[in-house]
Amino acid sequence: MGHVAYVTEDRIGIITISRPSALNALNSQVLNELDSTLDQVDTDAVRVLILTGAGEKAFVAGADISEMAGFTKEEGRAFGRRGNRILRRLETFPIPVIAAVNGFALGGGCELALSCDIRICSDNAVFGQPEAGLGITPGFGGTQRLVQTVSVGMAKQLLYTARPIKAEEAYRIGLVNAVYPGDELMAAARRLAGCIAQNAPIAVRNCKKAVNDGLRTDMDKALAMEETLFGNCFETKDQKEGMGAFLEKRKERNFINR
Ligand code: CO8
Repeated sequence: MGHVAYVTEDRIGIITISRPSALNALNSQVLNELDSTLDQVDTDAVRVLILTGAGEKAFVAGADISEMAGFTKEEGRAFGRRGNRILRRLETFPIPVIAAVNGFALGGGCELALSCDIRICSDNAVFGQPEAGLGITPGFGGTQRLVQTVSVGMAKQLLYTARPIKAEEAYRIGLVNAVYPGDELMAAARRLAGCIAQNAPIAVRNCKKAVNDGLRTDMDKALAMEETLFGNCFETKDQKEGMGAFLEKRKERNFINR
């Protein structure tokens, strides 16, 4: 492993993409390492992931332009396929993923953040889909996830103009949930992760699944799916613990993911 670091802190896993020579741009090696890092995550023990970039300048400055420059159509499709598979894996990962965007999140970097459940950023963050200016479309899900995150008109504006936006505008349009001074971002991400980690993991995972799967189906099917996921929480030890704690007026809850 050269460009992706993974550490755990109690029930929180932190993945850091580190390729300083190219502002953490995603080449094939980084994508492969991200994929194998996800294999390492023990989803019994870890309840939330934080994804960030190393350094103070970039989250991820895009897919690697030097690697892509000479692609044939077939190589372009294959690279898109690989990126999409890994970002989709992140999007559907059983536990929530928080993107702590600490600088440039352009092209594939913005798409990587979009595949996470929640985005927060530093005040020097810059978002954008510069692909149209490079003669390509976004290839890691940007045309699909951006329209699910901000308005269709705003997504199209970002895609067609290829112009970057700063943190405050990203916040205004709902691309990120909060903006922090750079040196406070990771502490904020840990607080948010800690808040999620203290809840019943089965319930949090079922919320993620219900939201994600519901987005892609009609309301009747989505509600039927929610009923199943809701029902599946009952008879679990954590449902007994959560409701028991409320009824006993007990503040502490000991959720065990069972
Ligand atoms: N790919 C490769 N190298 C990069 C990238 C990148 N995306 N971004 C930065 N670098 C490299 C630079 O080439 C430079 O290397 P060197 O020092 O060897 O010249 C180093 O990182 C530092 O960058 P700069 O000197 O340019 O730093 P600045 O502070 O001047 O500028 C910017 C920072 C504005 C972020 C600038 O680097 C930039 O514009 N980078 C490119 C951003 C971009 O266009 N990203 C989108 C790429 S396309 C994409 O992501 C498509 C995704 C879908 C792919 C689907 C596949 C089919």
